[in-house]
Amino acid sequence: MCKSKKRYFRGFVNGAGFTRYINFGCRLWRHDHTDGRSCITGFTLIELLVVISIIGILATIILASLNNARNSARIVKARAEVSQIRKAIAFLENDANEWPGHKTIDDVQTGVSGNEMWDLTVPEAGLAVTDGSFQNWDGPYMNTIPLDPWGNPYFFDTDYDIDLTAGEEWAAVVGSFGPNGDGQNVYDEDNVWETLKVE
Ligand SMILES: [Ca+2]
Ligand SMILES: [Ca+2]
Ligand SMILES: [Ca+2]
Repeated sequence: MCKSKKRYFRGFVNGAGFTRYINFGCRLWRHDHTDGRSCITGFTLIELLVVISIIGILATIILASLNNARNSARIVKARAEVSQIRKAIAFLENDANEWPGHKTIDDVQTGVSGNEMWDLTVPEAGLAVTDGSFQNWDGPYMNTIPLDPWGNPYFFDTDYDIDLTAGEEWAAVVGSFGPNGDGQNVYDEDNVWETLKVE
């Protein structure tokens, strides 16, 4: 235990100057031979536990909000990149009259398998590179196709169920599997996508 620091407080009351000591938060006093009494400072165990709990709660809140902010920023980035890829597909469509994977333009499938591209960096996608089979290909329509902000490839699906309820509404979309990384024909809520054509 140590002596508390005494702090001087100077002020004026009705024009008369005064000086006095203020001891902040002193709970225990002891007498000593220098100035009569001094403050014994320190915290009780309960006080320390309360302070530690409050710090813990604050840290949890701050970490959670940082995490939310980071995820929101990633979703914004994914939307921007999906939009960019969609525009690239429109340029490919304009030149080659085909969609990535040599899919027929505007041909929305209805729940059959095998019409998806899970990786748009491949030559058959015709966006950054071509497999040589796209007529009038005049790309690259994007220099590189990035991974989404969660490290997964963007996809192109011509039978994507855009109805998030139990019902079905098929569309051709370009998208990201979203934060949970699931999405190969899962059509879950956290996916980020843009529609090229609805059935
Ligand atoms: Ca599909
Ligand atoms: Ca559905
Ligand atoms: Ca997902």
